Amino acid sequence: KTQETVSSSSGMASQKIKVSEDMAPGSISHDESDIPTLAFPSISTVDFQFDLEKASDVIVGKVEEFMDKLGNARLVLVDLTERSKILSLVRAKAAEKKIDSKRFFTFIGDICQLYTKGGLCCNVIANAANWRLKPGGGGVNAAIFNAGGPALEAATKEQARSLLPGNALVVPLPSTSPLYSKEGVTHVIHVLGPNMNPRRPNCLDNDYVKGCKVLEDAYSSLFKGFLSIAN
Ligand code: AR6
Repeated sequence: KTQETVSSSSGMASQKIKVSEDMAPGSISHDESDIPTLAFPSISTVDFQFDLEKASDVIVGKVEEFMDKLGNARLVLVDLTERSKILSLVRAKAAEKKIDSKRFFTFIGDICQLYTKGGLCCNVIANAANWRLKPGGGGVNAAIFNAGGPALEAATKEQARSLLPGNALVVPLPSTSPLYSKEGVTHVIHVLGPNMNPRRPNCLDNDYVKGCKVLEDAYSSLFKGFLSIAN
């Protein structure tokens, strides 16, 4: 069947979505929704105050490392606005390293509404969590627990009560969660990154040797967790 390509409504010109001729405008073909896709926020770079240049090096380095393990799966770095500095840095560094932009790209939007608002199908989303795996606290953690509802909270508690820095926890989402029913998200992966904010637990006091190692471990655990459910 012939297919045309249209730009997504997210404002990211580089991201294209396949639409069949006989589909309603704006709807997405099965090809698109069948591709295992992990959407993830930049771990530790806002509330946890991790340096953006260093974080972007870690993200691009880890993506590069996992590229040949991905098969047809995709990784998408998400942030809320087009002014996002971390997205610009990562885009530039990924282009420099000639990373396949079909397998890894950036996307602007709320990670909780990627399908309904952005037309992007992501079956897995990552959360920049806190060590107690608790809702609230602001940032992407509050947004994801809000959108996931009590079903996400209960499913998370079933898996674990806490997380150590550098680790990720894969949580299968019950179909009663609105994130599942509306957005098509089947799993949330909670990730705990390194913290450089003195007002938060386990502050690393600007020790970026340790910090970069913990951030690398965090992305490794995240991508391994994703691959364990994608393939
Ligand atoms: N959709 C997409 N990206 C988002 C969204 C959203 N709805 N909300 C925020 N971001 P942060 P951290 C981006 O501060 O630095 C929490 O309170 C944001 O612009 O959420 O790892 C937890 O409970 C940034 O690029 O996480 C922890 O205590 C990225 O998500 C602590 O903050 C991460 O920013 C974790 O801090």
